[in-house]
Amino acid sequence: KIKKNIHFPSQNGDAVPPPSCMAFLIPSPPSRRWHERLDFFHGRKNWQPKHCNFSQQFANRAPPSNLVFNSKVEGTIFTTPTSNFGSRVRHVLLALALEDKFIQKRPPGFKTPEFKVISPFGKIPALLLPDGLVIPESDVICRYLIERHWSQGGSDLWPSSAETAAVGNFLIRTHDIYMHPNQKALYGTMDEAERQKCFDGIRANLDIIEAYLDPDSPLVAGDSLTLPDISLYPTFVYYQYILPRCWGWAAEEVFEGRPKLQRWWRRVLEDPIAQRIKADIESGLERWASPPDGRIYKLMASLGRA
Ligand SMILES: N[C@@H](CCC(=O)N[C@@H](CS)C(=O)NCC(=O)O)C(=O)O
Repeated sequence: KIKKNIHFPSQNGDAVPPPSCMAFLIPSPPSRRWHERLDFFHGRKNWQPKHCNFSQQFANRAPPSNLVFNSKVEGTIFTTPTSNFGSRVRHVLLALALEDKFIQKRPPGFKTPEFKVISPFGKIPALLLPDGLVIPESDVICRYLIERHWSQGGSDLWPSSAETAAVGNFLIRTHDIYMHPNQKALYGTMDEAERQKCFDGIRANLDIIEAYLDPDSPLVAGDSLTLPDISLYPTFVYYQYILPRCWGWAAEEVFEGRPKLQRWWRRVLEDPIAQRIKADIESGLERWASPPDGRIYKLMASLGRA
């Protein structure tokens, strides 16, 4: 049966027709808009609406009620306060005084079918815009927010010279592509040899970051935090909290022999937004470290180190 009169809300809250009535009949390919992706998932064998909290709303083709936008809201960000990737997006929102314009929601489970309707890789953060466009990936979301609000403070978050921007981009890529895969050693289950290999990987990447920091300036570019600083430091909050507590690193080992990195870290922590983000991440990590169910606590207990 084709239902003809189901409508999506537009940015200003008015109803707009669904994109195509054919979408009800033929599974569409993956789309960048969540409601079109919905059609695709409905056509899949492994789509199991009964396991999906949103299923009733999806079946009715109405967006979940908590995702209906009004003119005051610019989008919904799926994230958690503990996520290091989500934290860079929160930092940008706070720096641009946009926090009230974005709904921040926890994902309904990672990599679940219902969340994959929203986020292509089932990862957070993901930004859902009122017209249904999904912007995944923290770096992409931050750049979108900066560009969208360029003349309302966005330009202050961007390095001012082409060279400092290139260095900053390289640092973000070093973190996201090469360093992040080693992060699992902080709280994941693996054998000791693999864990030490990840730690060696982290050390090697710390040296590369040290090499690329400016000898004449504590921050990556200029006197205030820009996107590269904002992007890197939540992971250092993880390192500083977890490595000494759980894995026997000295309190300042991350910075040992890396004076530029140490100066960078101290300077970043003078920033009030950075302080707030650090407190949020650490309260999440504290839960992870708490008995009986915290993920770090359970791991340490299984290794006889709790
Ligand atoms: N490249 C992604 C990485 C995001 C990422 O790894 N997010 C973590 C949380 S911090 C996640 O969603 N993990 C769940 C999973 O991979 O299942 C980005 O920059 O957004």
